[in-house]
Amino acid sequence: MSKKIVSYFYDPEVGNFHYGPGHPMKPHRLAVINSLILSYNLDKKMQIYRPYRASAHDMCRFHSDEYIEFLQRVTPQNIQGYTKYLSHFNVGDDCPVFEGLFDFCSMYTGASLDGAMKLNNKCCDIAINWSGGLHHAKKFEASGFCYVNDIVIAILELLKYHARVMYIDIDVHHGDGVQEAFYLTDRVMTVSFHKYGNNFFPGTGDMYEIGAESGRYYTVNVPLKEGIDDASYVQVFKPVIQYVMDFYQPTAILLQCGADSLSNDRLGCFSLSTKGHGECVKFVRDLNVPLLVVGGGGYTLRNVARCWTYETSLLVDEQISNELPYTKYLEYFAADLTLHPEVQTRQENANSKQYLEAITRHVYDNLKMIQHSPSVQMNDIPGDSFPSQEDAMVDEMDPDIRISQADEDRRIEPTNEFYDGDKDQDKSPDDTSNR
Ligand code: EL8
Ligand code: ZN
Repeated sequence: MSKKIVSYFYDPEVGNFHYGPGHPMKPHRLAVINSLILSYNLDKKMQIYRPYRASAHDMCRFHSDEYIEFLQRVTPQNIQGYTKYLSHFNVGDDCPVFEGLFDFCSMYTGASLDGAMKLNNKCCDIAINWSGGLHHAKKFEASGFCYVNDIVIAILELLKYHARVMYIDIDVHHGDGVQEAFYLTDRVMTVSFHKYGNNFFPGTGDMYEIGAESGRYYTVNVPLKEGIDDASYVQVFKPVIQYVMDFYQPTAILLQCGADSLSNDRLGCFSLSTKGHGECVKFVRDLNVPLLVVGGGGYTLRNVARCWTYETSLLVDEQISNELPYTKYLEYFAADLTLHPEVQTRQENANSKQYLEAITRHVYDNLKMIQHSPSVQMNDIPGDSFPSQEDAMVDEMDPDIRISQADEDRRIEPTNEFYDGDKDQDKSPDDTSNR
């Protein structure tokens, strides 16, 4: 199999935002991941882009005008004037107002949108945006550390050229915002693997949530119990994804790689290793379908960096050493300077083989129901002429926004233009980032 063309989107400012003291979500992790990717020289195997920054208009392709206008206006300095709006838009502890909030949303959303456009224009086979994947954000409100749902906006862009898009979510939390956005349509098949039960956030994602109206049977949920290990996770992931490929035949895939499903995550409860998490990414890579890969949760920073760096190496199909190379953030990995740490917390795997087989069977039985559904054309739609279609997803599809020359203008020179090529010099623009 020939190596795929991979585009990588990273804004050197995206790691400088801060949710606030004590908050588990740390955008600084993105600077650490990028530094590790550079230290492994994986940038030499990818097309590197400083990404497009999404406008309010782009965000309103999914979100309400009022919500986006609120995100544009509210700041830590004027928040007192917005008290009634804060609860209305669910902004507060989980989703705080912090310095540069809208710019942060513009960066991570623009990078996912840019990746979708590059895939649509066949500039690459795989697009990576580790700053994206904020899957809880709803049309009218923030949720679970997520403000703008970059995934929904990117999928809407993919739908301009693709008849059927599959969304896969391996975050430990249910991808509720994406599921909700496409619950009533057969144009997007959402597939989420997550912890479910005992009031685990967000509380949705039961196996009986299968979609509705035209979207009935086009939502797949795989509710899991705590402590799932690599073998059990792969035992359910591969058959379910293969079934969806066989029955739905998506022409594009968006994969959310939330790393809070790793063992020892600050908020998670699974026991996956970086290798097990990566096995899922490798499986999706080998489906040979245009692929947009985004980040998501992940709160033990050193392990998120290890996981997404390793998965970047899988996507460019390059073997990298288990011995971490020098990076200015090496002390984050102290004591264990390896890429693949041993899984310590051997939390009891509460997922029996029988339970996982029953879930897989249930998914299969539901997917069998769509093979008779004529509504989603199974023959591919020719490229550019694919009409945007009014449907339950959003009130209206946006007029086509194509950025061509600007795209090229934004393409930065090889990495040494960014970094002076000398890893020891702290020239990188992100050295001002907060930890
Ligand atoms: C925790 C919700 C889960 O801690 C969000 O759990 C999951 C997002 C995700 C937790 C916390 C939670 N929120 N989705 O990965 O894929 C239930 N919130 C929290 C917020 C602020 C904070 C500490 C915890 O810092 C503080 F404000 F306390 F300083
Ligand atoms: Zn999560």
